[in-house]
Amino acid sequence: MFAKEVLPPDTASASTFVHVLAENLGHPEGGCTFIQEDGREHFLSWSELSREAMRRGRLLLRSGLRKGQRIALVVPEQQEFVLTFLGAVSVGVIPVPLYPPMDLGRIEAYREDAAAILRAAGAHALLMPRSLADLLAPLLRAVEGSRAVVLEEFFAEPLGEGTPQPEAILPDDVMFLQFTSGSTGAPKGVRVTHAGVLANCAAVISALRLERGRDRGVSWLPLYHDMGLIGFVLAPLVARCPVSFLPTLRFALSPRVWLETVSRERATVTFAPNFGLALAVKDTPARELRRLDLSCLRVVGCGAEPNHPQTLRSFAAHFAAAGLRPGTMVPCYGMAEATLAISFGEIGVPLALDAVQKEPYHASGLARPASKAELPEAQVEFVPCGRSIAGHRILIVDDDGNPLPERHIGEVVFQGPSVAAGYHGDAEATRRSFTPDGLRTGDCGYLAADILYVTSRKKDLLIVNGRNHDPQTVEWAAAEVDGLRKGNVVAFTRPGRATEEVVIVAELRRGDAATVARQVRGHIQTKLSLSVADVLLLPPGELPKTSSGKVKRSTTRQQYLEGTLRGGARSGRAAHRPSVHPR
Ligand code: 1ZZ
Repeated sequence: MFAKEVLPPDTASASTFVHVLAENLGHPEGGCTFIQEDGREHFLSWSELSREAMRRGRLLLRSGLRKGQRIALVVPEQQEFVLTFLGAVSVGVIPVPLYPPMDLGRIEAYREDAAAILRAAGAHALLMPRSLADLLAPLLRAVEGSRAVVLEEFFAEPLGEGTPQPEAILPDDVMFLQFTSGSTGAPKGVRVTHAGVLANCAAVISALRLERGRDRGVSWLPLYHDMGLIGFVLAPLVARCPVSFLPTLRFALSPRVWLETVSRERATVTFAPNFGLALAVKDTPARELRRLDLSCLRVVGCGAEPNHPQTLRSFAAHFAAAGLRPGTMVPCYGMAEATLAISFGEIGVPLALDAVQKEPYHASGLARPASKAELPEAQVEFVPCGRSIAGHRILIVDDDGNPLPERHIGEVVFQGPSVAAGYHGDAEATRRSFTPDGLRTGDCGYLAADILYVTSRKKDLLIVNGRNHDPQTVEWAAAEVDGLRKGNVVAFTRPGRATEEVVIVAELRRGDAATVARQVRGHIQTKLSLSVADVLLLPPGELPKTSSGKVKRSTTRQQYLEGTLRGGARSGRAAHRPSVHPR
């Protein structure tokens, strides 16, 4: 089998993650370092980590939970998260990672979102630290049959006699549910299997050429998201490559701590979405660069949201002064439905952006290479997302699912053993995305010399600072402002330097346009903690709609970027570079 060829020999025989944990039990010589909020470090060897995870798994069984039942985890502290997540996995109980509440001002909205996920998952329990128990307990009232479990009390118990034996776990069993926002407002739980995780971990290890004894990771990525969880917890456990975990909050408060940690720990591999790269540049003034030595890095992976050419260039140029070597920036592309990674750029090769002619790109979906003579305004540049991971295949298809030739833009389809087993409890959505011909990603792009370029999204999804938001939630929140009406509001994103920026276009029914636009920005900030870059209010009847009266998001966006919407008042900045990286 493909996975066995590239996995380290002792984990290569694993057919489920339970085998990986069992194998790690015998390895006290390396492990993971969990950096605390106050900077102190706590080291857990591979064997300590696996032993404690298995103990926790048995305690879950003793409490009456059984293989196949789901437990939601709201656990901000990384070490606790990892041990509890792996504990559930070790006995076949299915963990469902949830993002923790970040803003007390919108705890009600958080409870609603979390309750929707718990209901969709059919969660039997919600596990959380004592510090969140009072805050989260009320959301369980909205979820029938789910109980609260406080980590500190539950896992403090000794195992004792009479703990039931775990049932056998098979490669096609679901290992965990990864929730993503759908475009309809309904959360969707991706069924990630043991076999899918092992196939994807093997592919990540092979693409990044991870070597035991040489490589070391540093990550601040949240563990409730696939890139942090699979990329920096599960793949390193398979490869037994040490990782230092930096709390996400520490990065958020002071982004420069990320590369300081890389430099101190002599890390070789680290990853961030585009916005993380931009924040690191902004937060590390030139005079601080002398304190860093980034010559240890082999891979700075960047993915999970569109990579902006200028952000990658400025990161590479800025940190070159701290020893960052050329060819370390490795763009990558993936999604939860593919378990994690779909493609990676090549390590050690400086990035070659693809400049294509703007006119055929817009008019007929063709990515024709631009000639040197072409003016910059007549070109569009795309960042390569690299080649398909080994043992898998990427196709580009038209609207009817027919494969398209090179440099034709269509939907990205992904085939191979990493594709997940559908959405939990949603047969209709599963049928649409997980087709016999492969995974329909909902992303658009083209292939050139087997390299994938992701150009835009077919699915309506807003990705801001690495987090996915469904447009409907934002539109409904906007429509709560007096003067706008539900059904006449459109939310989408436009390219920005650091991350995509949210734009709202709506019809104004009554009131002063400038005031209403300001209120919309304020309301969305308060309600969803999301900053809106531009609100454009149109006279009634001007918003592009289908014949049945539904708003046309992509047409509205296209016209907005081209500047052809018959605009009224706005609050915010107009699009600054509408011609570059159109999405
Ligand atoms: P999610 C050792 N998108 O974001 C570490 N990448 O999943 C290995 N759009 O389901 C780590 N350009 O939340 C390997 N480059 O969102 C990491 O996000 C490999 O629209 C990358 O459909 C994993 C990313 C996982 C992730 C998926 C959606 C996609 C797409 C967008 C992700 C992108 C990108 C443009 C990229």
